[in-house]
Amino acid sequence: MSDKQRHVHTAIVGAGFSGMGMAVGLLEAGRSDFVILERAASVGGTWRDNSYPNCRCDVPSHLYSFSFAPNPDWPETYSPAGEIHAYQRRVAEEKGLIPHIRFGHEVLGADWDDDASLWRIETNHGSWTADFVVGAFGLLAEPVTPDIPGIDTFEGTIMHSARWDHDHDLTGERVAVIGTGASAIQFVPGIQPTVGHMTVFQRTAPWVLPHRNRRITKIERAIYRRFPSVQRLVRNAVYYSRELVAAGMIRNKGVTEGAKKQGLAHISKSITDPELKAKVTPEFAPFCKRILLSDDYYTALDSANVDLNVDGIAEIRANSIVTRTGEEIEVDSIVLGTGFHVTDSPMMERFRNAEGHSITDACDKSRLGAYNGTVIPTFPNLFVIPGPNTGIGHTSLIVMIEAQVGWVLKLVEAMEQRRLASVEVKQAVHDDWCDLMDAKTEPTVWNSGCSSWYLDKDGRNSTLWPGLTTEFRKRLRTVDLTQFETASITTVAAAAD
Ligand code: N01
Repeated sequence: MSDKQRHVHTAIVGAGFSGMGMAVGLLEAGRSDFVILERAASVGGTWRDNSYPNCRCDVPSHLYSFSFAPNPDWPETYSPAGEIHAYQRRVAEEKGLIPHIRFGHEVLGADWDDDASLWRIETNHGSWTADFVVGAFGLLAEPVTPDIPGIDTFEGTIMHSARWDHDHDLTGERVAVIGTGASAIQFVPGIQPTVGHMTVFQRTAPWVLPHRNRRITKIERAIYRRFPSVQRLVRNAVYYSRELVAAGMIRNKGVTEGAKKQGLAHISKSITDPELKAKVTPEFAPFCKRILLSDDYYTALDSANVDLNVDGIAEIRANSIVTRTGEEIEVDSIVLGTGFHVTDSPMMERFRNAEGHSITDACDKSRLGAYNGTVIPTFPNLFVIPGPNTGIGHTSLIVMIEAQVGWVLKLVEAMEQRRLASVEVKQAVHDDWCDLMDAKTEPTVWNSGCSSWYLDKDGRNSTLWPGLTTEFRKRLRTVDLTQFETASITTVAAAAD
């Protein structure tokens, strides 16, 4: 495709798992008139960006991969980030996605033109128009820099876990780590042996359970290569066992008690210092925040060169961090494990409807949500994958992504059969959907009183799908055009004349 031809049927924003999944879906449906606008120089999204030491997926690889692209050669049951990124690059090559991708193209803004019934997209390399846009910009793409007084005055190296500075050697340094979430519990043991001293600043003690990772033997791999159905069986076994665990989370009983016992035993076994044991013991129900898996986090904390500080940070100075108790701790580098802008992604500011309102503005007026996790009122022909309430705490996000891709393809096909130029989900449908999300979240463990990135500024769960993924997939098997305001091709053409 020549870049002079700047109109496409579909523009996909982002080449992570969602953008790639959508692109493969389009190609398999015989639709090649699309472009993927990717701001970075490679596919991969979060698995490209998170290259910190020890980064590894906490969902088994047989499930954390596309259903249409099984990989019999996963070396471990839970893959390191580098393996997942290599898999993504291979799939992009093998499925013919590369010619469709414009690397280094950052979407700066996208405006819906109601008269022409298309999206006008501005990138740092010029403009595009598209009949449809798929916002595949990711839930965990925009790192949070915490708003700590003085953080801008720090004179040493400061880096976020998702923007690891591999040119900076932490060996022998005094390092501060801020945050104890899924990323920190991986990179803390990754850097502990080499740093001089590390102070880990913990605001909330997380639940950490043993990791069940193991190497996949050569024989297993040979079997998967020779008999793909065996690998499919393993994938299904992992999938359904995780659905069972989710059933417990949804009812907020059973699994949380079991996890609590395991978590407390893990602390007991891994840590000798009673004061440290008390500091790391969580005070909320397991699974309320994402459960974390690690065999070496607690032992790293218990090492002679590590302190766990729970006093809270008052300010950051040129070469130190001052706690709320007034203690000043000198450090050479700070590593932020402070998470991502999930419910307040800056990308939501960049998509504007016909009235010029961003997704953030529109959601502020009603509630942050998307019907079927994908479509938002007043934003015609825009599909967000993964969208609000499609995040997942117990299984593979790729399951949700594939369900959304399938639904979008069915919707576009239904539009073509009815000769529709645009579809826009009705406000009442959106409101009912948000009511459903609230009602389904109410009895779950995610609503049991902790603060987490699943909750938005209004305290609502607008991130997680509060149910079984089997239910989500079933809902997205069919398309009901009565849920949408529609404009026909002839009406749009007449308006344009
Ligand atoms: O981020 P987080 P993450 N002062 O938001 C603390 C996925 N992931 O990058 O709990 C002090 O979970 C904050 O404290 P608190 C996975 O879905 C997956 O670790 O809010 N502390 C918390 O401890 C995961 O859930 C994998 O009190 C501050 C931490 O920073 C998601 O990414 C690996 C602070 C943020 O934790 C995000 O994980 C890695 C402040 N001002 C990530 N602000 C795997 O598959 C925040 N914190 C294994």
